[in-house]
Amino acid sequence: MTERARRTGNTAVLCDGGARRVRCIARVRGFGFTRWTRRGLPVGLAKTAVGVLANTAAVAALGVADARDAQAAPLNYFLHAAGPAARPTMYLGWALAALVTAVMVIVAVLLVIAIARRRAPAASDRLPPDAGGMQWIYVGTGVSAVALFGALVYMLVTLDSVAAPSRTPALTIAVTAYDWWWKVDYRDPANPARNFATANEIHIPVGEPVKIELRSADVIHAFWVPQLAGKTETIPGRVNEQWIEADAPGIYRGQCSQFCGAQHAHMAFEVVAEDRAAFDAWWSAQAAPHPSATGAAVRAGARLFEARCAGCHTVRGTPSAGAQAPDLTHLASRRLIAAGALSNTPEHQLDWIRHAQRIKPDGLMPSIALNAQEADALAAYLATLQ
Ligand code: HEC
Ligand SMILES: [Cu+2]
Repeated sequence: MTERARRTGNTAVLCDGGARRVRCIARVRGFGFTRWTRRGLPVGLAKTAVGVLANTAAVAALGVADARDAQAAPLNYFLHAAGPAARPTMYLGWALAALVTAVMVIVAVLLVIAIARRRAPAASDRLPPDAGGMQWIYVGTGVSAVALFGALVYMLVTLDSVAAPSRTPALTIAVTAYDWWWKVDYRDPANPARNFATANEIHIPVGEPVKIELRSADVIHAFWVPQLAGKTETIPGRVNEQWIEADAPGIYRGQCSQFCGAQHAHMAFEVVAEDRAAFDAWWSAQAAPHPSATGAAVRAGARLFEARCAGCHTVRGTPSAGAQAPDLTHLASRRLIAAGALSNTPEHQLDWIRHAQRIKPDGLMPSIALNAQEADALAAYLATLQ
């Protein structure tokens, strides 16, 4: 056994060992290391750990209390899943959270034990004897490898289980993402007269898998209804597919989840799940064109619309046939406007038309100046878009 010590300034490097194995440690003098370990380090660490744990627990408890209500936290996919495409991933999330929590607790406990059972500081520059402990390394590596492999298998099984619905979807809806709203096309292959387009509100029948075809009109967006399924990108020039299914009637909020520009955060939509009869009635109502305008104010509003809005917007059954903006034929039937930015009231409609650039700066709808008379006429016309 040989032992060498090398000092440079405040640092001492000590090595010992024979021909086959050399051990070295470094000590820094003046750093207060020895004194520090005696009391300060364990007490300080314990205080920090208690503080961090207490804060984390408080924040988590508040978050959970807040998010327990699915309506209050519509994007919370960790606590809420409303269909078979979402539930397996929710359980996977719980399992992975449990795994990482267990790892954190085990590491913290081992650290506390190590601090409590620390060795007495070396009396001299001589290295203390090697006390073994390699079996801890073997056990730790083995347990981690098994746990990680188990997590991998569970992830692959989950991916497979949500890849396709248990039965072929009877209904396909084509969704196209635009800066910064969603076009929704319903097609009836048996009867094209029943085809129609709407915006930002997708209706589906409850308890049936529905296929969603995803396109983009401009940049990459991502379609995400957290409580119904995972995210799928919409990519220019490609058609991606996803399926969703809702177990219970309700309104499920969706959100673009791929940063796509200034109004990315205001690119929301809603999925309305309702029973078959209500869904069929909604489809028939949506497919109907706009009835011809009656009454002087409404006719004035219709003329204004054709002059100032029809370049972008469509109202089926009228000459207005713009293709770059939401179809407004049944505007009043929707719960929200401007991709979830405002609730759909007559006041909000006018506010939006006059101040679109204030409500969604850099959005592709201009703010349109209207005098009081024009506003009244337009409001009367918009009220007919039932
Ligand atoms: C230059 C094209 C353009 C013109 C002109 C235009 N709009 Fe728009 N409009 C849009 C776009 C794009 C959106 C979607 C904006 C968004 O949500 O980011 C929109 C959204 C809307 C919405 C919300 C629809 C929904 O369901 O979310 C209403 C209502 C609307 N416009 C009414 C009008 C009216 C009324 C006029 C004429 C006075 C008009 N627009 C003129 C492009 C236009
Ligand atoms: Cu987007």
